[in-house]
Amino acid sequence: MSAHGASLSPHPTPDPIARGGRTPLVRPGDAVAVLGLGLSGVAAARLAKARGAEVYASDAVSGERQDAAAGTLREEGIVAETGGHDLSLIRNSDLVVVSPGIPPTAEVRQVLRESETPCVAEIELAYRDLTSRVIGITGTNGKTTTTALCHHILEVGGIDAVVGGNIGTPLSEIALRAEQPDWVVVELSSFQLADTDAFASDIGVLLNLAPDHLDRYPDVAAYYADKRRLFRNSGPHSRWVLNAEDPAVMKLAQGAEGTAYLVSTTSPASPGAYLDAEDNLRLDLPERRESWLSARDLRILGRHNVVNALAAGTVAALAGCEAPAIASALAGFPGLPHRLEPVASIGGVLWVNDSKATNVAATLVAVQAFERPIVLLLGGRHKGEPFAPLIPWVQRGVGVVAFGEAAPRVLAELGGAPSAVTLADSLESAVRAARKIARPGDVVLLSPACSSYDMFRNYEERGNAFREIVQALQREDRGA
Ligand code: UMA
Repeated sequence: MSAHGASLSPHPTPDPIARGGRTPLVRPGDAVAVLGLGLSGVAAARLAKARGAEVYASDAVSGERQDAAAGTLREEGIVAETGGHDLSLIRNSDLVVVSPGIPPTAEVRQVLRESETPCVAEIELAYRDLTSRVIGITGTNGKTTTTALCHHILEVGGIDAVVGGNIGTPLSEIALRAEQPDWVVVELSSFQLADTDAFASDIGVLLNLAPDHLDRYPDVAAYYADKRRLFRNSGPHSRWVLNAEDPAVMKLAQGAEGTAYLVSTTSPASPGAYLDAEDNLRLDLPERRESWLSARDLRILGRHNVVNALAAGTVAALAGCEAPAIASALAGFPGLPHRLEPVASIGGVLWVNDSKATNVAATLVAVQAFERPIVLLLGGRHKGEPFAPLIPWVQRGVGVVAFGEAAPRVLAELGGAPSAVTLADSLESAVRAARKIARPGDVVLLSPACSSYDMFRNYEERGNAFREIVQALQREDRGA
């Protein structure tokens, strides 16, 4: 990979090499099996049907959501069933499209591994159909914020772009639109990258790497191997925006073809973007040097969000956005719910919802974002990682309230310091315990380092519940 940026132009033209390999996967009359009837599966089934395939869509589970999805697809002329997969139909298909949530250990996957039937991710199906240029954003943490921020800057800059992928809108839904945008900004999870084939990003971003999803992967190496698929179809025109502060990122990108643009908050990065000695976010490309804004003017909290802002700004500049648009979009971006989201201030205590932090690395980033004393709400369903990296924070005085299935494990791993961990049997009692511990000037931070599935449908539901409980406390406090 070159780091010279020599071929860069401020208004790049579409690159025929990175966009090669986009032959549609589905031919009229093909038998296509779609696995999973979540958002991805429903969109993939519709796309395959629209391209003339005979589609069989199925879900292992028969629940309210899956049954409703199957019913809707049947009304659209698609064969759909729930409560199991017809393995013989699937094996005899021309193509199988898998939803990202189906783990490698699922029975249907094992059957597929033993058959010759090609099997791809939903994003691969969509990619082969799309004509838009692709900005692919991955990393363990911060990818949704960076994807949304990147899209926001492009919009402010007048560039035709939409967001999709892990952020919520399946790429197949975008491929189905009558008019496709010039750019798609795609949040890529390792689950999606796992089953890609020709998928290639014109501009790819790798933000950071840390252990995650160890309930799905046998080890960290297997998880990183899926992340590495971001670089799989790199070519001389590929452009990569990389977090220079993360050695694992730089290591994973080794050997990728194309040009690297580095981002850093600790030292000048060129070509790329960095935080200068005066705390300004700066771009340094061969043809273009500019200062965007002071880090103090960002509304999103924490050093990690400066990295995210530098990465999103660099991508936007590479896609042709001018400096004033980048600066004003960065200053105006309010952040996303459930990611270091301030929800209330009660008696001088700030309450922050970071429910999206479902791994230890994300929680570490969150505790580093505050200079004031912290009471940390930790717990949920454990995903396999040790809590040990949090020990130095507990020793420095971070109070922990542990809740959910993981509470005994949190106590066992972090409870060494006297009275460092308080146990709570629900989120509500955790909030009440935190209220007793917190002093004016403190922050109470829900940054659980675990998934929410022991008590909630997803992290959003957990974050919304936290917000409601805290805002009820605030009302009580005002009424008192
Ligand atoms: N299933 C089977 N057979 C099996 C196992 C599962 O049919 O053997 C079924 C399940 O019952 C379920 C479906 O397959 O109904 C799996 O669906 P899914 O989990 O892939 O759900 P989607 O609604 O398609 O959502 C997916 C992403 N989900 C996951 O990767 C787990 C969404 O990311 C994404 O927004 C959406 O596609 C659109 O692209 C969510 C997520 O949690 C936000 N992502 C993880 C994360 O961010 O950590 C990776």
